[in-house]
Amino acid sequence: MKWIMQKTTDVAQLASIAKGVRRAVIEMITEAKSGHPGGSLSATDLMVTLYFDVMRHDPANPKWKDRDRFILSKGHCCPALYAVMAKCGYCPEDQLNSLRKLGSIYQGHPDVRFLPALEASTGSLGLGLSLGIGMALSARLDRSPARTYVMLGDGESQEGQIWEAAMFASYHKVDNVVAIVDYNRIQLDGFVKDILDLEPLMEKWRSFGWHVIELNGHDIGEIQKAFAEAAAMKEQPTVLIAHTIKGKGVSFMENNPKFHGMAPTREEADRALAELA
Ligand SMILES: Cc1ncc(C[n+]2csc(CCOP(=O)(O)OP(=O)(O)O)c2C)c(N)n1
Ligand SMILES: [Mg+2]
Repeated sequence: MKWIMQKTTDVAQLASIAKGVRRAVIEMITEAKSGHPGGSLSATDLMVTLYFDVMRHDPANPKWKDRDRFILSKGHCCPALYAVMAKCGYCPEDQLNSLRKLGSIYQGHPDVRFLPALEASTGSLGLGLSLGIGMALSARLDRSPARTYVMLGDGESQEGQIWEAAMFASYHKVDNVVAIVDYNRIQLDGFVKDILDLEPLMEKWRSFGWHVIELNGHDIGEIQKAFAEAAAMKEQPTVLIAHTIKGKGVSFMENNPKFHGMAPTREEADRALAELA
């Protein structure tokens, strides 16, 4: 029988689910010998809170018309999304370690052809916000209560299309879309501030007409509050600027650009799992 998730607002329970997701991320990437641990770990608490508390969705009915949508625009961080979706009951948890294998449903970037419960195929950075706004507009036309959540990277936010989408959403008063910037301050091979700084980031989003909420992206209570505030906003889209730590939860990965796109060795993975025990 398929296990169907229990949603919860309990912070300790959500934190415990997040720890399980982090463990799965380490196992999957170690087994695959490739993948992106840093940004998967920075986004985990946000994704767990969305799927297990905030979003209206039903793993037994993945195509429910009025479901809330989630798009992982920074698609390379899919190990965390796969683990969250598996823990919800969308897809098998015991196959997570087939990540990046030929024919696996868990491709190196999210692919709806392999995993139809995904909302979108992503990985080419810069596109997800446009997709999400399209979905939100479509829900509005259908008079559906569905809301759309889009997770962006900070490095990804250097893409011009993000800002075209941002301009469009506020002009059209798309208040059923929420963007989340995983502001871990590191992109592919270095610190954002040394490559193409985003600051002042809050002011930029504000000047594009968005309601801006700054928060600690690892504080589940703060995450819950921010999404509740976003849901109450009318006629204006909301962006969460979530301050996070790339590699969060594993001491030697934290704030370390090396673990953007590198798998841990088996020994490193064992150390990581001991820290996440
Ligand atoms: C259009 C496009 N250009 C380049 C890449 C290669 N790439 C993959 S991840 C990445 C860095 C992304 O940094 P960030 O958005 O900060 O992600 P995070 O720190 O959350 O992992 C790049 C450049 C890509 N996937 N798509
Ligand atoms: Mg980043």
